[in-house]
Amino acid sequence: MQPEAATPYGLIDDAALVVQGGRIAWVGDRAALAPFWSEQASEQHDCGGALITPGLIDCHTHLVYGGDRANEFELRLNGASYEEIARAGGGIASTVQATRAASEDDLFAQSLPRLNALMAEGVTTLEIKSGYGLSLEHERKCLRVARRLGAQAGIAVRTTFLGAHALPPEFTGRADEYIDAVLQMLPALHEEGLVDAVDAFCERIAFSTAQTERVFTAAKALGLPVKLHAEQLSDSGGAQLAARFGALSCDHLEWLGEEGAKAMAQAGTVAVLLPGAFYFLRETKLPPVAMLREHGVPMAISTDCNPGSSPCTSILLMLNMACTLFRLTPEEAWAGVTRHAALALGLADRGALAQGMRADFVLWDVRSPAQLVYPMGLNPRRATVIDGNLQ
Ligand code: DI6
Ligand code: FE
Repeated sequence: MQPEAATPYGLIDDAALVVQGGRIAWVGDRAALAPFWSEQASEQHDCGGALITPGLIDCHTHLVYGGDRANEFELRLNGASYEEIARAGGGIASTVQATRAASEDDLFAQSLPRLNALMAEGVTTLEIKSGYGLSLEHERKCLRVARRLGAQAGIAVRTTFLGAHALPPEFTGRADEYIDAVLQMLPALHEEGLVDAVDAFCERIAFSTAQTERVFTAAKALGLPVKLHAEQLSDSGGAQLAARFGALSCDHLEWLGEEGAKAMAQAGTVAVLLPGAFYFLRETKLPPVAMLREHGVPMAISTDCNPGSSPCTSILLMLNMACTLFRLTPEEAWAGVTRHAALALGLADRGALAQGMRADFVLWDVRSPAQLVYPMGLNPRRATVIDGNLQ
């Protein structure tokens, strides 16, 4: 698949792909391949009719956390309300507790199976947010685990500092003071090379736009790009705020209004849609996909892998749900896990099979991209290449 080609998905029927030094050196019609590429190639592979796509990019995950919330899920289905569970120490607070209690090695071991599940479906780059530590020590631990996961699995991991995710119990009733603490964590973690971007949860149950603005101002002062969990449960104006800061992405967006969409379009901010959270929370308000299309806002799709609202480790299922639940076309969904997901991470060197791009790609035992969007549960991946290396 190639970007901006005349055919749907930029598909080439009988293609050749040349990899050199971890980059795509040439891609196109096999008939047009210059002979010297074959003559000087150290290895040649006949892919036997496989479909080759760019490596998939999961641009919004909270994959590093301790414990799980299966118990809470069960309690809720037996009639307990979210508030009752929260009062009994459940909800986000229980994940924060389990994450803080875990050692770095323990957290690594708990998170690795989730990473493996994503990679088994062809993910070659993923973003991992902190946000279940909520103190310098524990946020650092989460970000270090994220970096270690990437190094050990040989996958590109982008880390995002989400200190402003929830109010930790020791700051109950003192949200502004907690933001002061977040503003002290950020430069320390950045100095340790643990932060690629900064995110916040801007919502009436989390942090206000004024508090979010303080976090963004600090991020910008350090030269770090920002992203925002915005308009998930209400239209709080987060998208406009994020756009003012040139945010890479605004994520969730079920309640996004037209002003927010316009602001995002102008700022080049990507809309990251999260069908797993919509499904798992049994939401009924759909993100305004037609409006995003109309204003030309690029749409990305991601798992939102987290224990509370989207315990999902299947990017292929998200491709399917982006179409069934959000009515994206399969072609839009594919752009959502490839080139638009790359944009949402500020990465210009991946997300498409084109000359000069990183050699991240997947071979699938199917004939067409729609055959990967349509099933629920089938995984016809044959092989993955990351940075030119066969996994
Ligand atoms: N959006 C969500 O839906 C959650 N976090 C966020 O930023 C939920 C996280 C959790 O419940 O653990
Ligand atoms: Fe999230």
